[in-house]
Amino acid sequence: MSRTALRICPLCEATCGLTLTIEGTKVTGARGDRDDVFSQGFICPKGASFGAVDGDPDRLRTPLVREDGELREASWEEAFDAIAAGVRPVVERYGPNAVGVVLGNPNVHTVAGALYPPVLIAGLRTRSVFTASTVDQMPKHVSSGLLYGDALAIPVPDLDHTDHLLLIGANPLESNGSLCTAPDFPGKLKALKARGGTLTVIDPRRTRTAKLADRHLAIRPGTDALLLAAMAHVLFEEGLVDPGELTPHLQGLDELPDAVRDFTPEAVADACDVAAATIRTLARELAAAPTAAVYGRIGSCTVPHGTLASWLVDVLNILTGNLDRPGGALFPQAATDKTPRPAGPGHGFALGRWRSRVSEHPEAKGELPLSALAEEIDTATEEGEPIRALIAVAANPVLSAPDGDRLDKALGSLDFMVSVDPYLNETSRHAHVVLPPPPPSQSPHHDFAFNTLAVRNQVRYTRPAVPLEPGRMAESEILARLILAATGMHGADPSAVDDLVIGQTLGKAVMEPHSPVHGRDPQELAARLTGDSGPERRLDMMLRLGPYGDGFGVRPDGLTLEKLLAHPHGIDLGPLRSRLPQPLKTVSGRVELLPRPIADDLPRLREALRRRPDGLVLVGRRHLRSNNSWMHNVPALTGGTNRCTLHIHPEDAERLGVSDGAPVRVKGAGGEVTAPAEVTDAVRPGVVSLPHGWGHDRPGTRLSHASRAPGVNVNQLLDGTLLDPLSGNAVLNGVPVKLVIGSAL
Ligand SMILES: Nc1nc2c(c(=O)[nH]1)N[C@H]1C(S)=C(S)[C@@H](COP(=O)(O)OP(=O)(O)OC[C@H]3O[C@@H](n4cnc5c(=O)[nH]c(N)nc54)[C@H](O)[C@@H]3O)O[C@H]1N2
Ligand SMILES: Nc1nc2c(c(=O)[nH]1)N[C@H]1C(S)=C(S)[C@@H](COP(=O)(O)OP(=O)(O)OC[C@H]3O[C@@H](n4cnc5c(=O)[nH]c(N)nc54)[C@H](O)[C@@H]3O)O[C@H]1N2
Ligand code: SF4
Ligand SMILES: [Mo]
Repeated sequence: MSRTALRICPLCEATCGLTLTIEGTKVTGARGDRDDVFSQGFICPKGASFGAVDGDPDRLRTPLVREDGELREASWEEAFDAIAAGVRPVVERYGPNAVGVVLGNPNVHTVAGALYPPVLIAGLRTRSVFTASTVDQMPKHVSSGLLYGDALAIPVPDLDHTDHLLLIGANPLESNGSLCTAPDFPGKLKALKARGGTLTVIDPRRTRTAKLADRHLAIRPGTDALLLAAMAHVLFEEGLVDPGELTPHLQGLDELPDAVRDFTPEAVADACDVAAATIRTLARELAAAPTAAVYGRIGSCTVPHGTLASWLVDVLNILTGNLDRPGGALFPQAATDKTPRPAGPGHGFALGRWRSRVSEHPEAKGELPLSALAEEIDTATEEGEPIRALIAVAANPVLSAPDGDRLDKALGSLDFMVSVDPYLNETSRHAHVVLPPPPPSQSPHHDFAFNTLAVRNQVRYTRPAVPLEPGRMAESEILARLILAATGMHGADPSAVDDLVIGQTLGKAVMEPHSPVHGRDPQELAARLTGDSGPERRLDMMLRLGPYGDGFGVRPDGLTLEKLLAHPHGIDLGPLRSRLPQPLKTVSGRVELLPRPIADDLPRLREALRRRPDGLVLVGRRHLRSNNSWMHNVPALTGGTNRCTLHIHPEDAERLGVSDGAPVRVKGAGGEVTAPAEVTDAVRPGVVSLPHGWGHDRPGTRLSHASRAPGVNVNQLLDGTLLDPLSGNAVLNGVPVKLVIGSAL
């Protein structure tokens, strides 16, 4: 007998609602949930393979503990005993910063990953915190922090209503969108065109998204900040600046023309390899469109001027009056957002409150650059102790961060390492304890992160579709027990962690004059929380305190967990609306258009006007059936066009004597890899492309399918020294490489 169950898909940022077919405890099928208030039935090939991803026989079923150098299966009790015994002595002997925490991308796709890692970091009191954000979107956080005073206030293009979309360094037809949560992104782009709107794509590769565009500009990698600065220049020069209703909320508008004065279209054209006339047209079209949104993603962030490019994306939206208006770029309001406080000055955003020990990189958003993880482990300095113990949650930095081989060695030298990971892979193979979370079908789901980035306000929650298999532990309990073991409270009841957070949150809420629960008794409020588990009670609390919440009875129609459970396909909360000035937390209470760190970084951009690569540069790419480093083990999602090949333009191939399919040695500052060439004019001349997340050929892993076609680790071409200095974000695109051909082989 088969049954069906609803489950929000955790496999990318689009967060589609799925209807799973379940036989016994096995997921045998997945289709789009047509009644889902947000995704309305959309599904992609990854979502359709949910059952295969979920049921991968290589997923670990029990914890692993290292004994005499070898990992062996162990009980949960043994695993947490080993963690308490491994982490505590390091803290006591060398201090809290000797314990590093690495958080990977899947944490934003799980309930546990949203709720527990902040408690772990606070409990450990370590500054050695590294996440996937610094190989991804940290520049956007920094630009938002500086502009709006809140690193998490990221405006999202109003895909459903805009007349004009300028898309920079994003390929949503493969990625399904990022920092813009939108089920059926491809359909939304087609709808934009169908309603007479225009789509411009800036990408050194002619991607599937670029093919859909009215105009595609194959820019030279790494130069988007120059192009965007030139567009801002044109807006000022031609009198096209019109912030409209934003004007009273802006500070520093007068200083901007000077800041972008040197970046004329003529001055940047050669560096960007985009004609000056085209740049002028881009600016004029942006200004002329009834509504428009500029949107930048990975290709605009993981570059030397990532923060400036991210800042300029918002500056252009502001100068054309498109920030915070329907059809432009708006700030979503999620159901679990904090109770909105009244508009007014805030604390602002600070950068560089501390620095990394070895290269003295400034922190951003409480994090150090993932690029610096290896040196923070393997390099001793007078400043303090290296990292000697590491807790990695849902992270595979050996493949996703620069210089994987150095990191691989560094991880092998640690006194102690824990991985919370379903796979024994390139990173977790170094752990002394591996804690495997259950597969997604056995986990609840709510998108704490992505609802704050969604193109429509909505809220959905799905309980586990399948009960926890015997011997399994929910990831929330794994992380709660890990927190207790690592912070000297080993053995305490894991619900203590949730009780602590609930007590602190409610204790703070009742003190806030703008809170609906101001002046009430936190214990009385806590007693009202519903839910089957700690995470559910915390979700209930956040919903009730949130912008749509019932305020613990103050607004009886408002949201509660109970109400959400009564709406299994979700609750629509309406289109994105104008919200300024409420979201601003800058010291001035306004949008600070030319913050000091940005102004101080502009001379570096001016230098880039003169710089040209003297050889080939490397960019990445994603495939629709991929997901970073961890889906190559699912046969249904591999093969065909999803291969780790080096894309090279026919002109470059001819000049260098590279033939299609031939192995090519690629050399970078961090090392070299050999991959088969795929000659294609989808990349522009002077640019080669390799996807990331490959290189599954290391011993001691359990990835039986992935290891058969391992591919190579593109990040081995990097040495970790190329960073955007403001955000600490790794430069992963536009990286100089050399090809070694023929006799040199
Ligand atoms: N060259 C290059 N490098 C890149 C990029 C690029 O474009 N080019 N992209 C970068 C980006 S944007 C990102 S986000 C990073 C991603 O890199 P990472 O942060 O390392 O993330 P993933 O590779 O997605 O997965 C990390 C680990 O999470 C595990 N995992 C999967 N599901 C779960 C779960 O439910 N719970 C737990 N605890 N673990 C789980 C997987 O087995 C895997 O070991 O890579 C970055 N690296
Ligand atoms: N199928 C699939 N979906 C995914 C993922 C995945 O691995 N596979 N990963 C998820 C994650 S973690 C993220 S962060 C998102 C990322 O989502 P996207 O940002 O949409 O990711 P990409 O498909 O890598 O698109 C980035 C594009 O930038 C281009 N580019 C490179 N350098 C430059 C440059 O200097 N300038 C410009 N203008 N463009 C440049 C590349 O050619 C590429 O086409 O995708 C998510 N979704
Ligand atoms: S688009 Fe993303 S969320 Fe939707 S089904 Fe595909 S992988 Fe899942
Ligand atoms: Mo990412």
